[in-house]
Amino acid sequence: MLKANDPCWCGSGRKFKRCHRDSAERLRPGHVSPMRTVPAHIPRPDYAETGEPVRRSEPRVKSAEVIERMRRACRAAADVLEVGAAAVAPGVTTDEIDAVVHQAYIDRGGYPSTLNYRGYPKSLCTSVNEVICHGIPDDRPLRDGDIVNLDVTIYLDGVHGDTNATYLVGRVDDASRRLVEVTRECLERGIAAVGPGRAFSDIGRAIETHATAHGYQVVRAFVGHGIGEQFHTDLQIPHYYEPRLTTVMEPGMVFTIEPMISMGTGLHRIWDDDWTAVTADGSRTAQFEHTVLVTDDGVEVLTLAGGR
Ligand code: EYL
Ligand code: CO
Ligand code: CO
Repeated sequence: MLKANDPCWCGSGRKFKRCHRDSAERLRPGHVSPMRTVPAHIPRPDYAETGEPVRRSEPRVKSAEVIERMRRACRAAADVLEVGAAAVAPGVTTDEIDAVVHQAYIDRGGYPSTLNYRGYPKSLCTSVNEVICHGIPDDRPLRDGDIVNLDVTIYLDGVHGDTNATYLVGRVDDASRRLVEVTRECLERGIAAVGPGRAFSDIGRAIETHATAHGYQVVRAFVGHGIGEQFHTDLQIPHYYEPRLTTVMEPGMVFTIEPMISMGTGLHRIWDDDWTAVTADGSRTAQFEHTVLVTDDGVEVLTLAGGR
């Protein structure tokens, strides 16, 4: 854990507590290229034209047939994420990664779920350093020492699969590497808390306990979500302990766990683009996400890559 008086991870030589008040170090909005198009033969979610999802009632417990389609969509999402990960390198812009990933969805017959979702302009989210989530791919080249999260969601066979991971760009300082490692462990602990009959609050409790033990904070504003024929259903899964959340997990439920963990504050700000969420103090954050299914005896992680 990085303490207030330790030297900052950014190499400036300033103390951590001062450095993150220095706006010169912070990421700034770049240029966003025009929306990419999806071939007409690819089936689209309802919001693809209008930008506004239609709220439908959707059972929390999925049928066997829907679960089978979700297995395919989620495996495809994991495969697409691997394609994006292979493109991460110093000097590569996040828009170049968007182009590669956009084609990877299409190659699998899928639609990029974020594209025009509530007007979002790109096919994945790329969240660099202090960007918590929903970073928009732009013309900024990744720099040696950055950390970047790629968040991929595919709409395939009428259902969505949602997964993300944080990657190291070149040589990354020890404090940031540790943040990324502990955040991955937070997701693993959250998944280990999933099972029939357990309370949804067990997930956030497991995550928050691990994060705070390492001196980190859980970002409060963004939560895991139910998923299926809709990208987001009404089910919300906080990544911190919420004792009032007494809802119990049942076999057949499908949802995401996607903890965002900050080296500094767990509070956020939104840029004027209305999407990009950054930590209020400029400290780095990491995130990992899986879509999971509650089974009769535990949990199945759906967003695992197919191999090869
Ligand atoms: C929509 C709603 C403020 C989410 C994801 C929620 C965003 C900002 C209000 C991706 C894109 C979640 O689940 C997601 N990633 O794993 N937009 C999202 N919103 C939203
Ligand atoms: Co996601
Ligand atoms: Co999600």
